[in-house]
Amino acid sequence: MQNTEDRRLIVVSNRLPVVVKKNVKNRYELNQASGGLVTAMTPVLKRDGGVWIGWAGNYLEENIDIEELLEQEMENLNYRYRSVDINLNDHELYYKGFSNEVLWPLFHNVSVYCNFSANYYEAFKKVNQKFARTIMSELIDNDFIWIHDYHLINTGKELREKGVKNTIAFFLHIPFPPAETFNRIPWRLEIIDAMLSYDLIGFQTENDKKNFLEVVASLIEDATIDQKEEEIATIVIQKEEHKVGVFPISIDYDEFSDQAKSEEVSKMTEELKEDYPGQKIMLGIDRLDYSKGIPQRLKAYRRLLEKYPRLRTKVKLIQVMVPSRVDIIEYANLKSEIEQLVGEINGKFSQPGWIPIMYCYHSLSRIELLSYYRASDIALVTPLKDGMNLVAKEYCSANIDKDGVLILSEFAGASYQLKDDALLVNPFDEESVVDVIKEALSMKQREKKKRMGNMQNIVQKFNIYWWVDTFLKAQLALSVDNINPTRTHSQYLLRC
Ligand code: GDG
Repeated sequence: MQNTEDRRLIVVSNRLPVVVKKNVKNRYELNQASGGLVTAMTPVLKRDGGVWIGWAGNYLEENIDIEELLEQEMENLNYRYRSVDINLNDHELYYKGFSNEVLWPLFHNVSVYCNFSANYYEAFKKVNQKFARTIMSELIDNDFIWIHDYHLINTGKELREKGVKNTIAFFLHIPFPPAETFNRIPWRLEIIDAMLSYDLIGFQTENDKKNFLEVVASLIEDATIDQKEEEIATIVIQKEEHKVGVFPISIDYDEFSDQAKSEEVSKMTEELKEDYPGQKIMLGIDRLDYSKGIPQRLKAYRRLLEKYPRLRTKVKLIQVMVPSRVDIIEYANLKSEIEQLVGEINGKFSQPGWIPIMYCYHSLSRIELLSYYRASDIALVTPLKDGMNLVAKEYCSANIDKDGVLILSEFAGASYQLKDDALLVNPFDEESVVDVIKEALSMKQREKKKRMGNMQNIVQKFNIYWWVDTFLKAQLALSVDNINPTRTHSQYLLRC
């Protein structure tokens, strides 16, 4: 893995990898958070040291001494955690409001769900300023600052306005929309200007990069863009350079695969299969989110059972849905819609000894998750739009017997890397999804092995360490001129 040479790494994300929680004795403690970012950044910080800055949860109102809790947590670490003090009200408006009711739907191309409230935008700016101030209180001369995801788009600009000259990079975990969609946001000039405060901007796919460059070309008067597909692009504005690259995020393949081979997972996999004798298991695992295409998937399954009555009792759909953002009205409505569909399908097709859908509305432990992956004959990863989708990659890594088939939406970032061996579908086209499920159900063992083996090779090669390494190399390669000691980022000339 490439290191950051003599530069200290500062990782910034909405949440820290440790979060304040009340334990059974009603005392506060820090719990370890999980997820792709934690998996990606922890080994780098362990190796090189550095600082991780983010929100540690709601501690201000509860009068908790967060510093003390963090100190205990950091005792045996060679890197530091630093929490950003944000009160619950501001966090709600910035996180639930601007991040998840404006940027999330807009960037996933469903702008009808956007709530363009000026209050949200004000809170977004205020919280991003707090992040910037916290970063500055930690900063030393040569630090490299790596900011993650849409919640913190403005943080770089806040740092530049306060005179920070360090190299600052940004990675967007979600898609970047086409210009026609992006331009609907009332603060489009401010948002694009904020993204151009970074020296390096990373996206998941070539398409996201292309969309971003088109928006820049249309909104910034004097931007010159030098781009070639599959290479880092350069935007020059008023002699300042910004690099734009594609870095598809991944997983720790070996860790997933080794754990999937463990005795515990093997035993649970067998038990799961025994629960559904003579049935092909199809699996959907998603956070509750309208971008994941869960109702569309259920409707395709309903159609499959209507069109091919002989498949009844021979297939089983396991749909796991992890609760998320239920205090946002669209998410609450979506949950009702999904549960109604599950009830309707189970009501219509169930027979003694067979229920078409096993539905879980809770999250699984890692062991359970891996066992579900291993036991499934088909993974249905059919989002309407997704930055990458790690479930697709995790399914491959856990498919020890190479007998699973991945049905993957062409609108998931993962499809760019896995398109040759996954069965690609357009999740909006119900009939074609039905046909592809039928194809997967009758696929020959040899073909399954070949396709799965190819996908495993790709995910293993381009794993999470490759991702971090490639990103860090790209920032090290920023030209010396680009690390501009006079950099101020006064607003660029924007087209109206
Ligand atoms: C964003 C972007 C991008 C799910 N259910 C359980 C569980 N999970 C874990 C999976 C996977 C993660 O959650 C979901 O990751 P995704 O990539 O699918 O989706 P988002 O949460 O929307 O993440 C996305 C990602 O950022 C990274 O850049 O790929 O496009 O939207 O790791 O395993 N984990 C456990 N139990 C569950 O029930 N333990």
